[in-house]
Parts: sequence; structure tokens; C-alpha cells
Amino acid sequence: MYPNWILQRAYLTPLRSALTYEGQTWTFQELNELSMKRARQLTALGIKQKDRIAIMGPSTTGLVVMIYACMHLQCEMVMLNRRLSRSEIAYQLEDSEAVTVLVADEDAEKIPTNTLSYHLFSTVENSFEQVVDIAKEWTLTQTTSIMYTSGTTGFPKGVRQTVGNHQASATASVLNLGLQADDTWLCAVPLFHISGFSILVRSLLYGNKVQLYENFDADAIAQNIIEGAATYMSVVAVTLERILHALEQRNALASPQFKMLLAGGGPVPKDYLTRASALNLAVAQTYGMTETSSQTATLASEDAMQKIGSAGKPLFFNQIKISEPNAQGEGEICIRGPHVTPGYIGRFAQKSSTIEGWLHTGDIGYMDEDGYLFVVDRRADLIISGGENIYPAEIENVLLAHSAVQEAGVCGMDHPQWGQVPIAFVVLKEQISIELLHAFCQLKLAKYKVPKEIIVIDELPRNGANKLLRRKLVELLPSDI
Ligand code: S0N
Ligand code: AMP
Ligand code: MG
Ligand code: MG
Ligand code: MG
Repeated sequence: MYPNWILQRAYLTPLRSALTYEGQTWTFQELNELSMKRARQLTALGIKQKDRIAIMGPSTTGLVVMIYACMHLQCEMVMLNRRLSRSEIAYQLEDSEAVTVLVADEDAEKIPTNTLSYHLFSTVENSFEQVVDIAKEWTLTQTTSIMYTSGTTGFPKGVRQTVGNHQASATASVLNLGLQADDTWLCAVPLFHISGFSILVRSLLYGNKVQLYENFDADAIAQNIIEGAATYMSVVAVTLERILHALEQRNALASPQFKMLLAGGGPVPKDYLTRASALNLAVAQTYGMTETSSQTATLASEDAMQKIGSAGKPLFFNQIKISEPNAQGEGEICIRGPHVTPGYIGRFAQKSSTIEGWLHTGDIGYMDEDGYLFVVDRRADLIISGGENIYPAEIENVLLAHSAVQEAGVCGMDHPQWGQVPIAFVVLKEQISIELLHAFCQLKLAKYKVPKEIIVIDELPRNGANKLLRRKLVELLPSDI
């Protein structure tokens, strides 16, 4: 048995700062009291311990308290991505069979109209309380969170992240990065992604403060880094670039107090690492994913420059092997360790997440002679736009559902603002305007997934077995978009 993280942390270091948001600070004791109260209010509204519930809201104290309240109740939290379209959210609610949705008031309109049960945060916050016996102990195998990640089929899979997965991840992270009592982790990545959620888990396990931002505000964050108010921060390539740009514009260096930007969620252009180094900004590149509750391998800062481009070595408990390497040593990256998900829920519940304990990521990489991981290609034509994953099949499925579309193929195109954006190619069976097709996509897909261009062609590139060759689509991209 393992302790309820929130109770244990409030017991060990009640008066330490736990969270700062918009200039206000809460101690671990205060967050515990608030979340215990919220747990009693959720109980009064009919939510039972261990229920599977969905949560959606912007990164505010209200969301953190709601998450901790659900942890107290040992609920399985389906973390909904606020950028998704209503129909994408409807899919996740249906697939997860969440008994209810807890939604921040400002996100209420994103809840699908046929949702049977939901509670606004304000309803919970104003509810009466009902006594509930909060579990003091948790088990390693209980599911804390569920995050949907899409796949080759275009049908997102709900990934279980257990108490054991989160604890192993947070422990391995601190064994690598180190820790001091006054370290503060700046959180401007969404709490519905493991990039953000793992910052909360680390805070509870380490007793460190989280400085939470509702939005990614490059100027405010650059100022924070110049002042050294925070010591760690998680970024994706796009947000790293925005920080570099803001610092360069001010002609200012990072404070010596600031320790490290943890950069993940996709590859980081080498040029950013050089620019960061010129600003005294240490960047640790990391390779991780939803299925591994965040980092699997991380490059130590002392290796940053001589192993430029590497995602580092696996963290202490984790193993990486390259499956079926080619002559250059490149093959599928496989991961084993206590941080690897036990599996999926919903329609993928029967699908095993591992083979003989190894998670087959679909990503391609190699280990150099010193044991450093290099990720050379990502899984299944995955497009990463500003740290958000897009699988071509998700967009193709939507386009194919339109009566005018005969065939559809999607690929990624490099983009100065987002790293990559999706572009769609369609073969039509009847005439239709691109505007209408575009509007159709907007209805069904998150904005970042809506193809930047829809290009009509006569025929899609396919191989002998009639399989769509998405990589050939890239060659068809016009040079003027
Ligand atoms: C890049 C972000 C911050 C952009 O958001 P911003 O600037 O706040 O935009 P908005 O004001 O909301 O919208 C303005 C317009 O921009 C469009 N838009 C927004 N985001 C995107 C996007 N990603 N791609 C394309 N367009 C986008 C809006 O639609 C809007 O359009 P208009 O004007 O037309 O209405 C934001 O996207 C962001 O926060 N991205 C990062 C997400 C993230 O954290 N991804 C990581 C996921 N992966 C993992 O969690 C696993 C890896 C991991 O754990 C990890 C990752 C990083 C660091 C550490 C770790 C770790 O291991 O610990
Ligand atoms: P997600 O499931 O949304 O967490 O996305 C994880 C995927 O992002 C991985 O399977 C990789 O394809 C990609 N990714 C994460 N970190 C890196 C990295 N350091 N370099 C290249 N790709 C990465
Ligand atoms: Mg994903
Ligand atoms: Mg914004
Ligand atoms: Mg969007």
C-alpha cells in the first residue's frame, strides 16, 4: 500500500508553498483542506469513490483542487483536452463511459448536447457537503488518470496511468534532475496532457511548488526566467522558441537561479539548443509519451552540447531497446519499466499495451555507442503541431465521411509557427467547394487538426497492395503554401 499523496504531503510539509496562481499562493495544507471539502461536495452530488469521471477546464487553481478532490475519492479521471471539438469529446465520453463530467463554467459550451450528466465547477463549489471516508492508502495498480491518445486507426485510445506509473515516473525524474526544497516548477503546459499533469504529481511527491499559468504568456514567462522566480519549466519546441525569442528581444539572460527547461513532446530543432545556450538557459531534451506517464529518457544538461539532438539515456528504472535494428542500428524504440501503462480502456481494453513487457512505441531511433538515445522518426506518420499530436487517419476519417469525398490522404507540412501543420488531399466523387469541406472539418475536428489546405487531386499515391503512401503525399505539396 502507498500513501494518499495529498494527505501524506500535507502531513509532512503542511506549511510549504504548493501552488502559485495569479499572484496568490496556497500551502499543501490549504490545498488539502480545499480538496477534501471539494471531495465532500462531489459526494453530495452523487459521485462515488472509484467512479470514472471526466474533467475539463483551463489551468487554474479550481482545476487543481478538482483534480486533487478526485484523487481523494480515488476516481479515475478522464482528462479532456479543451481544444477538441464537441464530437471528439463525445467520442471520449462514450468510449470511457465516464459517469459524469466535471466542467469549468467557461468550458460548459464544449460539452456535447446529449451528455447525460455533468456538473459545472461552480455547482460543485457551491454544493453542500456530505461526509465521506477518504482513503489514506492507495494501491499501485489503481488508475489515477486516463488520457486519450490517437493512433493509426484514427480512433483515440484511452491510456490508463496508475498510481504506480506516476510514482515511478516522478521518482525517476528526481533521481536524474535532482531537487532542492525551494525548487519551483513553472507549469504552462496543459494539465490534461501528461506534460502538465506530471508536474502536479512531482509537486505532491517532492513537496515543491508549482507556479501555474492559465495560458502560455511568453512575456510573463520570460520575465519569470530572468528573475529566477521558477527553477524548472516544461516546454515543447514551439513554446521553447517563443521563450528564446522573448529573451533575445529583451537582450536578457536567464537568471542563474533558473535550472532547466525540460523540452519534450516532440523533436527540438538543434538551433534552439544553441540559442538557449547563448542565453544561459539549460535545456534538457526528453523523450516520453502518454503511455509512459511522461519522460522515459532525458539528456542531462552536462551532455546537452556534446550529444546535441539526443534524447539522453533512460531514467533509472526504465529500459529501452531498439527492436529489429537495420544496418545503421535504427529500429523501433521499445520501452519497459514501472512507468509503462498497463493498458487501455473502452474499445481498446482488450488490446495489450506491451509484448513481453515491452511497449512498442512505433517511433524509430537508435542508441549510440555511449548508450544515448536518438529519435529519428516518429510513429505512423504522426504530425505534431505545437506539441499537439495529429494522426492523419483522424482527419482522413472525417473527410471520408463526407458524401462528396471518394478518397482522402493527409500529411504534415513544415510550418514556421507550429512546427508542422496537416494538409489534406482528396479525390472527389462529386463537385463541392473547398470552403464547404473546410467547414465540415471545422465542425468535427479540433482547430489545430483542421487541414491548413485541402487539395483536390485525381488519384492518391498507393502501393501495389493499394495502401496509401502518405510519405509520397509530401512530394505533392505545392511549393507556394
Ligand atoms: C503551443 C500552445 C501554447 C499554443 O497555445 P496558445 O498560444 O495559448 O494559443 P491559443 O491562444 O489557445 O489559440 C490561438 C490560436 O492558435 C491555435 N492553436 C493553439 N494551439 C495550437 C497548436 N498546438 N497547433 C496549431 N494551432 C494551435 C488555436 O486554435 C487558435 O487558433 P485561431 O486563432 O484560429 O482561433 C499550446 O498549443 C500548447 O500548450 N501546446 C503544448 C501541448 C503539450 O503540452 N504537449 C505535450 C504532449 N505530450 C506529452 O505530454 C508527453 C511528453 C511529456 O510528458 C513532456 C512534454 C513536454 C515537456 C515535458 C514532458 C515530460 O516528459 O515531462
Ligand atoms: P503523446 O502520446 O501525445 O504523449 O506523444 C508521444 C510521441 O511524441 C512519441 O511517441 C514521439 O512520437 C513524440 N516524441 C516525444 N518526445 C520526442 C522527442 N524527444 N523526439 C522526437 N519525438 C518525440
Ligand atoms: Mg497524444
Ligand atoms: Mg492564448
Ligand atoms: Mg484549437
